[in-house]
Amino acid sequence: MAITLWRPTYDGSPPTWRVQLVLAEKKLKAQEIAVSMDDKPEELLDINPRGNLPSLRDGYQSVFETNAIIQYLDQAYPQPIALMPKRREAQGVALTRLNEVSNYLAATFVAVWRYKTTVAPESADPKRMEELVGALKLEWMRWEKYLECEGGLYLAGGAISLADLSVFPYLASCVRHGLHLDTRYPRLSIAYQTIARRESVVTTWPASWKDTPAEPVFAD
Ligand SMILES: N[C@@H](CCC(=O)N[C@@H](CS)C(=O)NCC(=O)O)C(=O)O
Repeated sequence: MAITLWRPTYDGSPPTWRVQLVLAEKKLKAQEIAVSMDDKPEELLDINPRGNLPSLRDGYQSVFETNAIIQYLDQAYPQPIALMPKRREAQGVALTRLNEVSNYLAATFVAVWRYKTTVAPESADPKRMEELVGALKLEWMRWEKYLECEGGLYLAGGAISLADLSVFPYLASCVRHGLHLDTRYPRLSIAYQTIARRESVVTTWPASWKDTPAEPVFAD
């Protein structure tokens, strides 16, 4: 069945990248439709009245909200790799982390970018920016501790799961913009380097990152 993914016109958007990673892990091809936020096509609004991105259609099935999409894909396409742990306890951890990504990690990340992109440089308050960046760095410390408690490379159940693939785009974006992992977040650093080598990551790496300069938003 044909899969269609509606995505923003820019690449590297973490919610969409989360879906692209899962599609790539599942070896699924999707037709991608880039949507401008100011001009949402009827076809998108028909399947998702909120019109937010990513949105997905798989044959007659439409799914939106990133967590719903990736869990749908994992259940509908259990091969070639299952991305939820089999053990009930680890499933509970993975589901919790998925919701934490959407409700807390994404919110602190978006707060930084919204301030950066909506407040003109001449009226930006450096203290406010410092607070927002500080909140995101604190959030990363929480994820560092989660890895420490799990005692390995992955967030739930000892193998890669939807949870790790969901955190990765946010981490990659922060690293691109100057976040240093090695000293403050040693476990996140190893997990990041390991996941970055996966084929799914290499094939979905945002094309524009290769030729647009990053800004040192998170540099110490
Ligand atoms: N709760 C949504 C949030 C996704 C989201 O923030 N999407 C942004 C693009 S990165 C968006 O569609 N913004 C425009 C809008 O909501 O109209 C999800 O998890 O999928």
